[in-house]
Amino acid sequence: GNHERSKGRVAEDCIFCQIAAGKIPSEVVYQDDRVVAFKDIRPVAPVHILIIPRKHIPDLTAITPEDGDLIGYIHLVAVKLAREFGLADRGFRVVNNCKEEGGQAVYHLHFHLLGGRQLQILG
Ligand code: DGP
Repeated sequence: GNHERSKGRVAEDCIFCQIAAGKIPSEVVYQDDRVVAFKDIRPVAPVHILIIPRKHIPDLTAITPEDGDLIGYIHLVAVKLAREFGLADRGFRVVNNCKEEGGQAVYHLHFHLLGGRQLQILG
């Protein structure tokens, strides 16, 4: 399939492109012209939201300087959602898993917003 190669607008066989397009149902909590945020199907915390760019970027190593604003914007959306879900004062975590040893399962760039319980040290 084209989902590993392409860095284009959408990849036909990418599950997160299909979620962003509304072709696969998900519990969307925020969306605009650049990003979509939806609840993770296998939550590991009381709040577990995935924030993705609409643009198909396979993983964090594939970003280019022109994606800088987009990556920053995703973090602005993360903070906005953290506020809305009551995490801004308690604290939360934003995580990107990159490639195999980073634990990445879906090859469309996404950031996990996790919170609502005490999170443990990484490693
Ligand atoms: P990662 O390991 O960082 O690639 O995380 C992928 C996450 O995506 C994992 O926590 C489960 C979630 N996920 C996978 N498929 C779907 C889906 O079809 N819908 C939703 N809402 N989440 C999904």
